[in-house]
Amino acid sequence: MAEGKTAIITGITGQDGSYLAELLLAKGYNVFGLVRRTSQPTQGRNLINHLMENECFHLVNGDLTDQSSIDNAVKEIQPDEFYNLGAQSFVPESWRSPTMTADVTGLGALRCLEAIKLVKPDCKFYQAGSSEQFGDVREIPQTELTPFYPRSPYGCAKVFAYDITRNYRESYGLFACTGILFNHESPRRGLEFVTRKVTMTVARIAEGLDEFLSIGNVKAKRDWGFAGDYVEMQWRMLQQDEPEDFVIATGETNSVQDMIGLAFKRVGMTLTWTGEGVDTIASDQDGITRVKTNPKFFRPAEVDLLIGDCSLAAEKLGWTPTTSFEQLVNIMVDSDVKVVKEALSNGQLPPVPPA
Ligand code: NAP
Ligand code: F7E
Repeated sequence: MAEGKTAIITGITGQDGSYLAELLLAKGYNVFGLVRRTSQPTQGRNLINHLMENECFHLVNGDLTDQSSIDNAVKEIQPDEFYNLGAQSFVPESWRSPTMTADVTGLGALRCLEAIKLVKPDCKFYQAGSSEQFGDVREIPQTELTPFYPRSPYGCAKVFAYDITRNYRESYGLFACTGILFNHESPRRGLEFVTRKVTMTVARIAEGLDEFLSIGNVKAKRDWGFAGDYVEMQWRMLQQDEPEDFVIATGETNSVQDMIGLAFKRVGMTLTWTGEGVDTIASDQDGITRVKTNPKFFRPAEVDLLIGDCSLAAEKLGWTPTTSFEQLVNIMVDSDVKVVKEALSNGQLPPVPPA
């Protein structure tokens, strides 16, 4: 064990969990990651394999749907800080599995707060909030004061988690806060999310494995940033003197169509778009259709436009995004081209985004 602080991270096997663990270890923390038991030992998407030899990095079994496992982890570890990043985080899945999403993503936060309240009330708590809480946005851009209007069971679960975090802060004096984070991406993003689905498919097309990208609503607009920057803000929120909720965003919005155009541009293809709605397609400079719309990727209720106002975080946390939107897309495309090439040269099948 290092002499520094001790932190628990739920969602350690996910995109943010892996970046946050790296950050805290570099700051001298002892990091305990909560992992779900599976029938076969696994480190999930292999994002934390490189940390397993670090003597300050530990995994502990637990599940956000199981109060005892969270209580036991807090009792045994006695953390100074607790980052609740675990969630069923894929929005379309939240319509297919709404009660599971409410249980993990909503009640999971309450279970963490209960454990802290009863066992270690001086432990600081970070809740991973989401711009999906704004949903059908009530104002543009969205700030910490913008009312919520979630559009999915996932968004509703995150609103509950936000409310209960504030309530435990006000009721019990816990240092508990929510970061309302807008979309953040990286080469570690799950393959089902739109940016990574696009960059992996573009890489496969560039290597001649696929012919076109099958996509949903390309008109939706998001405020996309780089995940590595965002976990630094999670940590900074817990270093404040007083707990406070913050919006973390870039302040720039782009459409899914813009994102796809940049990704194809990175591999030397220029797209021309035609059609509207489910008839939207895009062809490359040689007239080959490279993007087709599939209605199955449309959602029962869409979040059309997100753009955050991060002035409060800029003022109090010193927040400035380091990576532009185009840089982010280029980083992700280059990484996926490398992944595909390496797999092919090793005689392996490259990853395929879920259909
Ligand atoms: P992610 O890659 O989907 O990771 C989710 C993590 O939650 C995984 O480690 C997963 O473990 C874990 N998990 C799922 N169900 C669990 C359960 N029942 N008990 C314990 N752990 C469970 O998500 P992310 O992109 O890193 O996002 C981190 C957090 O920020 C999430 O809460 C997400 O909702 C929120 N958020 C993300 C964004 C974004 O743009 N990335 C924006 C705003 C908010 P397995 O490996 O076992 O599945
Ligand atoms: O979709 C559209 C889709 O799944 C973005 C999660 O991390 O960020 C994420 O939620 C947009 C939507 O992310 C496809 O309709 C079009 O408008 O990448 P996404 P999300 O739903 O914004 C928030 C902040 C979170 O908190 C969540 O946990 O892209 N879209 N065609 C598509 N989306 C997907 N996934 N696949 C498509 O084929």
